[in-house]
Amino acid sequence: MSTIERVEVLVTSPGRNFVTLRITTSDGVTGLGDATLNGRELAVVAYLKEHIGPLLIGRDPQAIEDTWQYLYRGAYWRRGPVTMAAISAVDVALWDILGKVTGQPVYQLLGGASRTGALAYGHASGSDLPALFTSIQNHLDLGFRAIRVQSAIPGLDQVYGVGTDQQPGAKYDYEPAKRSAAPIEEGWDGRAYLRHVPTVFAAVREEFGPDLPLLHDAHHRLSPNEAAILGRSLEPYDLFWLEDCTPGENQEGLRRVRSQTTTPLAIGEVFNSVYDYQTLITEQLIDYVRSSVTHTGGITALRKIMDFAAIYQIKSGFHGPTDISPVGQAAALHLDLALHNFGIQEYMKHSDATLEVFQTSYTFANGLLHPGNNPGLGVGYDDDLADTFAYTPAYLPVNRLQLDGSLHDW
Ligand code: KDG
Ligand code: MG
Repeated sequence: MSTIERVEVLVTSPGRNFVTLRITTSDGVTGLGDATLNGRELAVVAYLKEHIGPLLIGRDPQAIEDTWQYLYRGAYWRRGPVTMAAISAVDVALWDILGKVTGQPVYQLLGGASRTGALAYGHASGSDLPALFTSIQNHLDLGFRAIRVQSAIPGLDQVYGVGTDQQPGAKYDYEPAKRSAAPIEEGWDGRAYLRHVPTVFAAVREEFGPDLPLLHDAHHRLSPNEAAILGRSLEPYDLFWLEDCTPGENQEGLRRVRSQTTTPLAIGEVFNSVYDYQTLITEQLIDYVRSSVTHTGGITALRKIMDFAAIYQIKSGFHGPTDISPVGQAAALHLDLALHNFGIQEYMKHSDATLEVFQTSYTFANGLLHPGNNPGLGVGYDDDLADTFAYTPAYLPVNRLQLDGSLHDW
């Protein structure tokens, strides 16, 4: 029987930091898993190196479910982003190995394709309406058929989720984690935001018409009541979804939002377990599951969350910004293709340097992503090139300084 012979934790920084797990079997087959936890990367590195790697040696690489349960239950300390990012990386690497051993792309092992491609949404943003329109038009020109819209807020210097203004034809490039020794503290004003956002969507609908699916991310900054106000005020603009309108760890808070608005709700990019969704799914308080394969326990666990969600007609909308590495993105795409209750997939193209380190087989055409048909995940890793990009700490900012000088408590 083939066994797990080698476990390596690879850190690289081609424009941003990534942590990758590589598992090699006694037959010389390798599998990759994404272990990147934005801003807390080295905690997962230590967890994998010190606590998981040694446990994997000698195990059956095809016993994916059993290994998942062994690592989850065996830790005693269940859940949490560091533990679950580490388990996710192992799980995805083992699916990659299984695909290579059987000569199948992972989506075939998950039951085969339910669609020809995964509808993707891109990120558009602007410091004012003309800049936002340029960014939206650039995405349409690239073939996107659904677009997330974020805008600067008058009176606030910097707003999380809003990139530098794009020139016509230029790539959208936004990285919220800043290279620094500590997180930057940014300003926030809920009332200014609630006043401004509906005017932005009114203008975008006026310019681009009623058909284009539009999304918006509130980035967990509102109280349940503020979120209810926003959901209602956006109803005339027919959003595809409103994301992270309020911090999802207060699952009961979503009852207030849901009872007040019909705007579809998406939540879960910071979740790491099915238990984070228990109330949200059983009470049908959301429409889309936003988790990533990378942070929720891998393909094995996210598949189960989606089967649970399917009972309640809740669909997927997996997290896919650039801090999900090409390995994590490929894993999501295999699941997207196979899931019946797929909704949409976030897609922000990685930098050229990242795509030279990670060679991918996935494609984007006519607004749809496809994982490709290579055995396994279809992602390679160039060690020599990766080693030329040294890790530098980078942190996500914290939105907590209010315009009136007090601290935002959300
Ligand atoms: O690491 C944090 C980012 O992934 C997150 O801020 C991006 O909100 C985000 C999104 O929806 O992609
Ligand atoms: Mg988000």
